[in-house]
Amino acid sequence: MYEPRPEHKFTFGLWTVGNVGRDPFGDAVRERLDPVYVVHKLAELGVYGVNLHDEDLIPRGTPPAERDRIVHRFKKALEETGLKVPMVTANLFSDPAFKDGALTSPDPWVRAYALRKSLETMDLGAELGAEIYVVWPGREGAEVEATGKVRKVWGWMREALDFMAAYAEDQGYPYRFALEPKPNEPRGDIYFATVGSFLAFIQTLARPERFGLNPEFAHETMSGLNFVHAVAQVLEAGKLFHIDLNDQRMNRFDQDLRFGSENLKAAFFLVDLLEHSGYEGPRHFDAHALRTEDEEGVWAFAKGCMRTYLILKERAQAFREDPEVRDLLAAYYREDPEAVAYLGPYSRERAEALKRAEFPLEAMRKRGYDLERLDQLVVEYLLGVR
Ligand code: GCO
Ligand code: MN
Ligand code: MN
Ligand code: MN
Repeated sequence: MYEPRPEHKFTFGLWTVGNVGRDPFGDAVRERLDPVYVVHKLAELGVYGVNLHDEDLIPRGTPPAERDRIVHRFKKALEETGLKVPMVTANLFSDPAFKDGALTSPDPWVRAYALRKSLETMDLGAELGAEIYVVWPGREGAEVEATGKVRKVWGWMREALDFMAAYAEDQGYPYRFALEPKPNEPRGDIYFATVGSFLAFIQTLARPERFGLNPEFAHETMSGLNFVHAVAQVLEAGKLFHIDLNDQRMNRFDQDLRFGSENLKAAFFLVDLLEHSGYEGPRHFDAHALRTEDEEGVWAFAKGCMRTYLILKERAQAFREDPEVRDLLAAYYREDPEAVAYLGPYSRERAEALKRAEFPLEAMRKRGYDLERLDQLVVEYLLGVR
């Protein structure tokens, strides 16, 4: 029980389990792991796939012949293990050239360089069989407002994303683009700050059907928003193309904690939502082991993410099947046909009937919704006493 298997669709990034534990104050605490070794380790753990930035696999400045050799060796590891590469993404944040933005840099050389890097990453991903392309605009932000760049970035970003989608079409690549919002870090303020921001922006693109979201637990939590609500809205819009799972305390630096390690209740309702949503894409853990850990700690971290997800899945299922929960929910959604008749699509008759309606105001105001009992049951499922 709680054993991860490929059909659970768990994925990790090369940059997550391969994270060397650098932070703004401290040097690396772990060695870089060979991507081929990571593939074999992840396969042993029952993982479905491994995702990557271009530079996680091919260090910047690698000559073409060496690049091909690296890709060949990596593909061989994928074949040997059956691991997939569902998603790729361009690193548009590490190169010092991107210090004032990549696709929204004020310097057209930088914008063109970022665009070229994106196309090359799409080529690489196509070689590896990836069908999801993530765009994380980590450097597309500002600390200084005086430039007025805020008036231009939307146009630059639209042009770049339209270009990328047209390139995918032209090359016959199957990519669906998953846009990943974040409020800040590494920039003081990132322009595409929240799920709602990207959802609205997609509708202004030339091929909106190619674009969706890659929401991240930590990012909405940093914004003080409710991640479960954000994901529900993305699902309702048919735009959940990918998801980054991790954990985070509000009002802190980007922590990338092990899934479920901090906000257990939100993780419970997230798993409950995802597992009943029809979402069949990867469950990607965009997190990393604490800086205190050696390599053994890294694999314990990876196992922990998946095990917690599977435990929460079982707990949520049991909660939904509990007769007491069912009774409480049936009462919560009890529908009086007399009231329901007043609702629905507009008609003149309905509007007139609504104006004549007599409301049971006393009862409406006195009703108790029994949510204390319902929520206590959640807590008891989480504590494992039910
Ligand atoms: C972060 C982001 C990144 C992106 C990754 C894929 O906070 O650093 O979440 O990890 O998800 O670059 O685009
Ligand atoms: Mn993140
Ligand atoms: Mn991060
Ligand atoms: Mn992420």
